[in-house]
Amino acid sequence: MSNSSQAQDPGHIAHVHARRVWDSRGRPTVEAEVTLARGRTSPAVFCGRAIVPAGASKGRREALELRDGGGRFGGLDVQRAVGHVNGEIARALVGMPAGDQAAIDARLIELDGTPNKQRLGANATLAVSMAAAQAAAAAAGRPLYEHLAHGLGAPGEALRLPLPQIQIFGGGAHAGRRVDIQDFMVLCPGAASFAQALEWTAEVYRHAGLLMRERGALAGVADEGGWWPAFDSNEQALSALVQAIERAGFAPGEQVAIVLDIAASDFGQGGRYRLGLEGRELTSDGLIELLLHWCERYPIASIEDPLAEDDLEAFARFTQAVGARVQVVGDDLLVSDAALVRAAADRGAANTVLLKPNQRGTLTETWQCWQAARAAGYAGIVSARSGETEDTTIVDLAIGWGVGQLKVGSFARGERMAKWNAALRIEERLGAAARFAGAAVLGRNLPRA
Ligand code: 2PG
Ligand code: MG
Repeated sequence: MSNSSQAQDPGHIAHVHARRVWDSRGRPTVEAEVTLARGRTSPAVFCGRAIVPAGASKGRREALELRDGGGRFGGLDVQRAVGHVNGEIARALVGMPAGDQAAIDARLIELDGTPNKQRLGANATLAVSMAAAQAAAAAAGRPLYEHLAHGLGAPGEALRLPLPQIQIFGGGAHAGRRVDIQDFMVLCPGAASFAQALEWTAEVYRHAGLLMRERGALAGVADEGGWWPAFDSNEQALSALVQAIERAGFAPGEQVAIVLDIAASDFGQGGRYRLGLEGRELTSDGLIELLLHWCERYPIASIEDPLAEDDLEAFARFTQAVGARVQVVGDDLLVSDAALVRAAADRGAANTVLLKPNQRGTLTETWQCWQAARAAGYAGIVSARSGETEDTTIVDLAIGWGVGQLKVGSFARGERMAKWNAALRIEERLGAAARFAGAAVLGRNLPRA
């Protein structure tokens, strides 16, 4: 991720500042600003700003998000993380050359000195890491996605708009556990462009809402903007989703397919899975059997975290069973960690990595995970968190790094739409040069030689 090849010197870091702002759940989070200066007398000044998101269904091995504890805001205040940016981090970074993201991130990692950012907080380090990238792009006079693509030394390679995964029903930890499965999403393998994928999804989302109103089951939206799922079983949500796709006028599977995030770590551990909505407990093999049954009955293109983060062997068994035709995604299992991706690939678990920068705490580590994933033959999805803001940095990562897929929640609420709309602007800006790879970017197990 070094940008050292760029022609113009981006200058040095002149100022680093953080403040507490608020996320989409009304909880405190960290915003950082990094200011660069170029030239000694009357220097040109460039500023980058970024806000970190927060998860609700987190993997155990994620980098630590530093919260203050105590009674204020349910213990979720971030004054300590903000203080670390304004104190130690600012002192360490001011004066550093601004163009070398890898060096800036290495300094943050070294300063924290723990394996999971538990001293300074991954929310402190990531806010600064992303703001530094934004500032360097501003100094280079380029949008961030272009700056990142340029830094990777692939000039001339056409940039690809990501295949979006968009939530229609929200469940699990994002909807009071009203259903056990966390995300019922769609993707549009039949769409010809990113813009068209959004148009199709808008219709599916609208029809899903109408369907629920008809059934007297419309109860607002969940944390990521998906309809709040008033269903009697998990499978009912699947059949309602197929119905919504059909009512919107699309062919299920070919034009619009289903994506699930089971988020199984949230209702299972030690090989036992408790489906609260259905009042039953399954073993790992029982859950695999249920999911395979759903894969046969419904047009499912992708499944995330089908088993829990502590159930690697079962994860591998599931991948072996469907990985040639269904994308199997590791989120809690892999927590955007390069070493965990390598270990999972060795066992044949998952064929796709979910990339969430705040699971690691710097852009460079997230980028390294994506490189490890590519080397293992995995596909990738850049993902938002359930607690989000107007920050759209991840859209630039998905496009600039050429990751191929993007997941930011539903087709409602400003913090989600800010990201879809940012990608639309990029598609328009790229014009004829914009590529949209569609279903070709989905992860698949290659036949073993
Ligand atoms: C996930 C994310 C986004 P959270 O599990 O993939 O849906 O949820 O940010 O709560 O971990
Ligand atoms: Mg997930």
